[in-house]
Amino acid sequence: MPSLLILNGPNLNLLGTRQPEVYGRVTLADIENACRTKARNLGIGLDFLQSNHEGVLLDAIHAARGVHDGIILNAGAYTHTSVALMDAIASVALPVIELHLSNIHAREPFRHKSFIAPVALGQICGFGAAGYGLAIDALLEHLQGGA
Ligand code: CA2
Repeated sequence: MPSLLILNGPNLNLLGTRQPEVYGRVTLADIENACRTKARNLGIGLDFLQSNHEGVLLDAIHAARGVHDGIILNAGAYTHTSVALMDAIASVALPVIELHLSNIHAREPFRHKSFIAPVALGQICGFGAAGYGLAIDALLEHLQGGA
């Protein structure tokens, strides 16, 4: 049975509490519950983690090797700054889907740059909390050898 790691970066613990016009009213706990329910229904393993610390995210990516089959990563603002996350993803050789709640390409120019995109399988952005379910489906499709 495949096992996926969903990693969330800085400030995503604040979801649902501020800036609902940008990020919606759903909390990260709501998203985690929905992902866990979906994983149970699909019969797959799932770990779900949020950290405000770049090093914790790096350690989680390193530790995923040999444990998980793929990673869904919403790196938050580190997306636009972190060569270290890019290098970690490249080094573990696991399929990674870059995920964002908002459409980063329709926002400020500094959000258009992603250090994750060049080492990711693909990117899902702009679909709010629904993006997490879409990312699970896309990663499973990839792992099962689909198109
Ligand atoms: O759209 C996304 O998912 C982002 O990864 C969210 C990051 C942002 O820096 C990226 O450019 C796009 C920010 C997450 C902050 O989340 C908050 C939620 C509620 C209140 C304040 C921040």
